Parts: sequence; structure tokens; C-alpha cells
Amino acid sequence: MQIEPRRVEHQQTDKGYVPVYTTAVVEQPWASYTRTDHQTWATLFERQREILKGRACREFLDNQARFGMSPHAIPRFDELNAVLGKATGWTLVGVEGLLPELDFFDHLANRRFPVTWWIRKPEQLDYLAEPDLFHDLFGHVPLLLNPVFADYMQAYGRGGVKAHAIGAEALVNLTRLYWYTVEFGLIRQDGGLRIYGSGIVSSKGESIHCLESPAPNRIGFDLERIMRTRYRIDTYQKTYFVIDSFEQLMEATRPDFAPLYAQLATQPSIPAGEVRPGDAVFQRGSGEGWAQDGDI
Ligand code: HBI
Ligand code: FE
Repeated sequence: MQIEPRRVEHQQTDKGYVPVYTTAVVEQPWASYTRTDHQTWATLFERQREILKGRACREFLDNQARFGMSPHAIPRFDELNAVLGKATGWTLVGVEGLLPELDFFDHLANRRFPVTWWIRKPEQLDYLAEPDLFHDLFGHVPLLLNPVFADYMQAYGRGGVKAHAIGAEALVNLTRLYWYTVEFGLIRQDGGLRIYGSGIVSSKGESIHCLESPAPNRIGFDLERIMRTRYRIDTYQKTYFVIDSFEQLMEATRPDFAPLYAQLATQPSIPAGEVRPGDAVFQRGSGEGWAQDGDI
């Protein structure tokens, strides 16, 4: 019997008008997944794995293998937790869907990653306006096996709880950091750029667009620049930010953000597609910038 997610309300957020669900943690109803659900997982898994060869960062691809993720069936949270707990002390918890930000931050601050228990319908294969099981499990979970990234995610959650207490503007700044790193981040690796952002790796079109289209800007990581830069949720990103390493990301976000929020409050935000003097821009075709032809 098909269980339906329990929507509570729709909330106007900076990501637009999204359903926000009950915040309860739920058991993964693995036995209730239908053949269609498993088939949707298999189709998305196989398609994305093929596209991500030479495009996703090594850690992402290796870690999916370490989890034993495969197209054969939707992974069981308890089996993933056995691997994850030993490696970095994180636990996956089932949720109904998008959570109010404070609930989300509190989970991260306690090394709990909320994973939506339901998977999209076949007709939603190519686009879904909200995170489903595929986005969360395939996209977010693999990097939680990386100790430095796992530390960054917990630090981010702690920062989120603090930002929530400071106020709405601080929250908007911090949410941009999540957006341009955890969701849509690129990393320099093997002489080119590779993907580590979950929003990209779970999207067929954007996995190609972000590295190979001449349209978007690719700008070297700059914390203040990122926190000022607006974004859209319903199109491919106009700008991607590039880190040198997960260590760089962790180091850059170690200091307390309160002084930075105060400074940002005096500066206007930056349109998503703008390039500014001082931006370290990666040029297309510089050999420093995409999957080399042979990689794909
Ligand atoms: N809730 N379940 C869930 N998953 C997310 O990725 C998520 C969320 N709530 C808020 C949120 N992400 C973003 O606003 C972050 O930028 C904080
Ligand atoms: Fe996400």
C-alpha cells in the first residue's frame, strides 16, 4: 500500500513557495516501496553514475561504492548507517521532506542528516522542486563519509543555529553558503574542475551544464562574495563557486560569522550572474575547467 508524505503547510522562503512538512523523524518504510519506486531509483542511479564519470569528484564516486549503493534497490537507511556511523559518526534519519530551517540546522549540528523517505514519481524523473530520497541519498550522503566534509556539515549546522538566533538576514547569508557549496559546489581536481554539489550530481542536465556550458561563471571560493550572491532555485545556476579542497572550505568557515554578518548588512547583495573585479574566474577551455574529453 502506497504511503503518502504528510504535507503540513506551504511556506514562502527565499527558495520560493515550498511545502514544509511535519518535522517528525520517521522510520524508512522500506517494505512499502513499490516496484516502480525501486525502478525509479535504478533509472536515476544508472543514468547519473554514467554522466558523473570524469565529472564528479573522486570522493563522491568512491564513497557511493563504499556504501555499497547500487541500482538494484533503494538503499536501506540502517545499512548505510552501519557504514556511516563507523566512519564519521553521522546518522541518517528519515523525514517527510523539507524541514523548517532551525530543525534542519539542529539535525546537522548533531551529526544527523535528514533524508526524505519517499522517492519521486516516474513523471518527475527530470525535475522536482523539492528534495526527495534520490536527491538526499544519492546526492548528499556519499560525502558524509569524508571526515573533513562531515566536520564542515556539522559546523554548518552549528552556524545555522547561531544565525537563526541572530536574525533573518544572517540566515539568508548562511543559506547562500549552503547553496553555493553543499548544493552547487565545484572543486579543483586532477587539473580540471569536478562536481561535489548535491544539487548538481542529482541533476542530469546540470551535471553537464556546470562544467561544459560557456554560459555560467566559475569563480574561485570567496566566503564574503558567496554570502552576498543571490541565487534562483528554478534554473541552472548562473555562477558556480570553486574550492581547492574540502580543507579550504572547512578552514574558511571556522571563524565566528557574527562580524561578517554585521559587515554584510551594510553591503548590497550581488545578482546571481554578475562577475566583479577581483573574482578569480575560471575560463572555459583553459584546460583548468572541465572533464578532459577522454574522461567522459
Ligand atoms: N530540509 N529535509 C531538508 N533538507 C534540506 O536540504 C533542507 C531542509 N530545510 C532547509 C534547507 N535545506 C536549506 O534552507 C538550507 O540552506 C538550510
Ligand atoms: Fe539538498
